Amino acid sequence: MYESLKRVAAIHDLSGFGRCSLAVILPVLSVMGMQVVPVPTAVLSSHTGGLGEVVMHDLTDYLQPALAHYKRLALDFDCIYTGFLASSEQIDRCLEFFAAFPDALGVVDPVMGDHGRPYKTYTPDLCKRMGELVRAADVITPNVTEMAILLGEDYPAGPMSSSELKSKLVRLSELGPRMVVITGVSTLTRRLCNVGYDRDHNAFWLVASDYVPVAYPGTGDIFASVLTGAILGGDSLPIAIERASRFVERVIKTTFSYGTDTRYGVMLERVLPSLYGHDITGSFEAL
Ligand code: PXL
Repeated sequence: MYESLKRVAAIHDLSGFGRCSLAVILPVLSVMGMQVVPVPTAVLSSHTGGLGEVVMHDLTDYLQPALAHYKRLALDFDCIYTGFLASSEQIDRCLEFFAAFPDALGVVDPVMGDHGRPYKTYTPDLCKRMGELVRAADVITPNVTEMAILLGEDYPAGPMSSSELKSKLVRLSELGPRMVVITGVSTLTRRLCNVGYDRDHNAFWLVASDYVPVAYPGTGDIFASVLTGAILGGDSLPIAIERASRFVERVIKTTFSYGTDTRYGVMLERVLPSLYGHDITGSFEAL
């Protein structure tokens, strides 16, 4: 049994307080039956979303020796999954991980910003070089802000039509990845959706979620990690998007019901057990 577990190298930061990045990715993937090898890009006292002055230790110099150690151990990885990076040099380190394990599924969450703005620590050079990582990926999960940065376009001013979304999905896929999922999309008829494109099957998918009038940090990390676990577990792309969307919807609604400080993140601990199930509700549709 042990040998049959999928092994994921998770190249993300570890933020102590605020429930994002490795603090949520580790429990999510573990509950989904994946063996996670955390490869921290930085250690922070909290996320950078409004909790005052954050203490940050950049771990750029850690990444190459860590990879060298895994090579000495002759470890194999089923997936290399990257997220928040602390410097543009870390793009090269991530590319080295992809090159070292060419058969691994390459998942790039091109974490750069949200709500139309880059995160505090994201320099223009780091944003520009994120395109290089996307080129090496099989799967990417940008939010709308990251979609616009990757395509070199303005942040969309309003809802997007199906044909606009299909064009953006295809153009993102042309950068490299064969599966693209854009999160947090507003369409002409729905306030909140996640949309996907599976190039191998030339199929476009949409999963709608109930809109809740709050935003929490870390929900993109939870979405991408559930999606990654689902794909590694054998789900089709639409089923994986549905599984990730339903889980994030449940965790946001649960947290909203308690009225907690949004900066403290979502109450993952209350909802995590529901990831053990394998239910599929079929709430996806063609875009
Ligand atoms: O969830 C994305 C993320 C990851 N890591 C850090 C962050 C954020 C978003 O704010 O600040 C440190």
